[in-house]
Amino acid sequence: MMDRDPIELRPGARVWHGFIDRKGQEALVDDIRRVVAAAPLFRPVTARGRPMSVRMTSAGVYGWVSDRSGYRYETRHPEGMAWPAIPDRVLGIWRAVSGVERAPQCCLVNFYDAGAKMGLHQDRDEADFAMPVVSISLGDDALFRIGGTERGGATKSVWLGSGDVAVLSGEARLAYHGIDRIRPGSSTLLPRGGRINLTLRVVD
Ligand code: MD6
Ligand code: FE
Repeated sequence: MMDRDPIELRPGARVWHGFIDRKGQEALVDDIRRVVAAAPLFRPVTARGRPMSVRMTSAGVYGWVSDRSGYRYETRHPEGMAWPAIPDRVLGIWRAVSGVERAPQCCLVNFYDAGAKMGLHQDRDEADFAMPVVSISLGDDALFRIGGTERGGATKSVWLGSGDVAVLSGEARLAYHGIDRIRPGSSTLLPRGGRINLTLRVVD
């Protein structure tokens, strides 16, 4: 499954390029189609009322939502259903790279179309920052930018391709990071193009 050692972008921030082979990526897309069939993608609105450019849904005990009341974890989709279970194949990737015994409680599914991006942010809505965040990239390449734990510091960028896995842990767990842009048409994995990112977290 894994064909190389990870690249360390900064202490605690690791990327395994090519972690998941094409067959594995296709199987993950099928898993995500089932998640989206049970819990449809929605476009979150920021607390200030601005629609985000990514569409989202979640699997797991908790899903991440954002609306005019702010962002938070919820046990139900905005339409009222419980979130579907995190697919076993996704849990297997967590076990392979997370280095922790606990299972993830949230698998956030982000869908990026050609113009979508994600501003620099910290993942800090979870109770225990000793638990890493694991991210899986599928489909078009994305320019991932990571800085330090303060806003405005130096950043590094790396392209995340389909099948790449990234982990933020230790001193990078609260590092600012985001997606500047995707490279439309760079992958044939998704028939209509775009990018799926899965981020896995222990929440409580
Ligand atoms: C993305 N990723 O790749 C956005 N968060 O689309 C994240 O926000 C992220 O890649 C925490 C850890 C790794 C990540
Ligand atoms: Fe994040």
